Amino acid sequence: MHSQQTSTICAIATPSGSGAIAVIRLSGPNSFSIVQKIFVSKNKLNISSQNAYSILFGDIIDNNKEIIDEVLISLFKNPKSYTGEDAIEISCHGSVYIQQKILELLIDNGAVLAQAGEFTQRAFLNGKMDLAQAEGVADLIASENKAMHRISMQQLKGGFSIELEQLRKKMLDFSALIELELDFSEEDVEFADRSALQKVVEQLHQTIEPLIDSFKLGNVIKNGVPVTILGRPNAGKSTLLNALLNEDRAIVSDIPGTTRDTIEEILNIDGIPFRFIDTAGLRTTSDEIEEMGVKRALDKMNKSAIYIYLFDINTLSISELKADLDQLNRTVPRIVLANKIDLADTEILNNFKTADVDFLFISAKSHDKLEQLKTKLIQSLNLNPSKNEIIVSNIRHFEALKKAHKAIERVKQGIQSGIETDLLAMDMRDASHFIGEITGAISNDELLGHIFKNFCIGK
Ligand SMILES: Nc1nc2c(ncn2[C@@H]2O[C@H](COP(=O)(O)OP(=O)(O)OP(=O)(O)O)[C@@H](O)[C@H]2O)c(=O)[nH]1
Ligand SMILES: [Mg+2]
Repeated sequence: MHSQQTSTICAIATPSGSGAIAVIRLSGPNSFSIVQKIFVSKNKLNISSQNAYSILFGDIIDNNKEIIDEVLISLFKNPKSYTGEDAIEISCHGSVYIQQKILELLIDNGAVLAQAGEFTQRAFLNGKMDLAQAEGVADLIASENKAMHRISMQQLKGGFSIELEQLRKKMLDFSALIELELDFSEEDVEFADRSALQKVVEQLHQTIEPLIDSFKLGNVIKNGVPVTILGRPNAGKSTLLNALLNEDRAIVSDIPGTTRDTIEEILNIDGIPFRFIDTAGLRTTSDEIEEMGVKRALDKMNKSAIYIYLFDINTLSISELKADLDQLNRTVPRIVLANKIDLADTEILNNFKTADVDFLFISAKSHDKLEQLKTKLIQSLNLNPSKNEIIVSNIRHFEALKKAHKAIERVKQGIQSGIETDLLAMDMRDASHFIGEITGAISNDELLGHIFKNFCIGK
């Protein structure tokens, strides 16, 4: 895949507003000649005769030879640049006026303003990176926590797409042989070694399956791990939310039924964003609004990654606790917390210590044992940050992986049951197609437009 871009694009690459320094970048065949018209180097050097990777110091001047700014320009010669084209980065003083003025001068001299993501799109079209890597760039820029940073950095470095592309090529080789068999169908020959094909298919299967499984985690890391806090009225749910956030976010009172709607807040724990959801206390009530709140709470429980069941150790018996737990969702992982231990006497504490329920003793009000709770939350995620496993966080990749997986399943079964060669060929084409969609080996303008429109201008 190669693109011949004729236009030279430019954009301010640093955030809008004034700062110490701003960077304006250009990419395209006329980058050097355009900048030459508005830049005078200290030693009167001609830009085009400079080596790649040089940095020059000089002035940007306007049409009237008035000096706009003293700048540094970094030169990149194709193909050794981010985009694979001739490119220049101008580092100027970060005044809004200077940035705008330089941009105007570049446009007056033949450059055009870049679209969102156009630099990266050119990098993709020039083969500097595959599509999944390009998407990793956008995710990296947007990453706000350690976990998302790790996922996007892995994607940027090629992550799973390099391996997928290699397997896809192997699959294509087999496809060619199978298609050949179709041409010779009357002679009943087998060019494609079925057991070797089966190995490739198995390899693909083993690569794709964990990637699909990883999306559940990747998605929650991107959007925050939803953790619903449930319990009877007055258990201390809102107090716990406030304690975790270290601010008075939710109203706390000793009137049961204080919280009616759900309240959601994000908190970073060990670099992972958790979305805590405080809910209305669980009880049967004649109050219509409160009843709606209870319904919402149960709804949130079913949709959360983990839920916390909090109870007041001083008012609930062990048997009541067990009965409550029996009624709650048992497929979503949960953490049970015995709250208000600051009020509990030793008899109560000892009694609960013998209960065969796994829970933590805490005091939300006095912030006691919150650290243990945080550790437990991280453990419940089953994410070992030191493990170098690859996590898919992009829904587009997830969808394509699922489709590829289905097609591969069909190929696998097809080989086993010895289905007609033309059907096998079709399933193999499908599988390579969907894998190709992830890496960008198969792409179209609509898909590219959709992906790159979410980028920043200047990237
Ligand atoms: N002593 C003590 N009091 C607590 C603790 N946690 C909560 N409380 C008190 O218990 C009462 C109820 O707390 P909330 O946080 O409003 O309880 P809730 O579970 O959100 O209640 P609803 O919103 O009505 O369902 C308040 O008076 C809190 O101050 C604790 O650990 N120790
Ligand atoms: Mg509350």
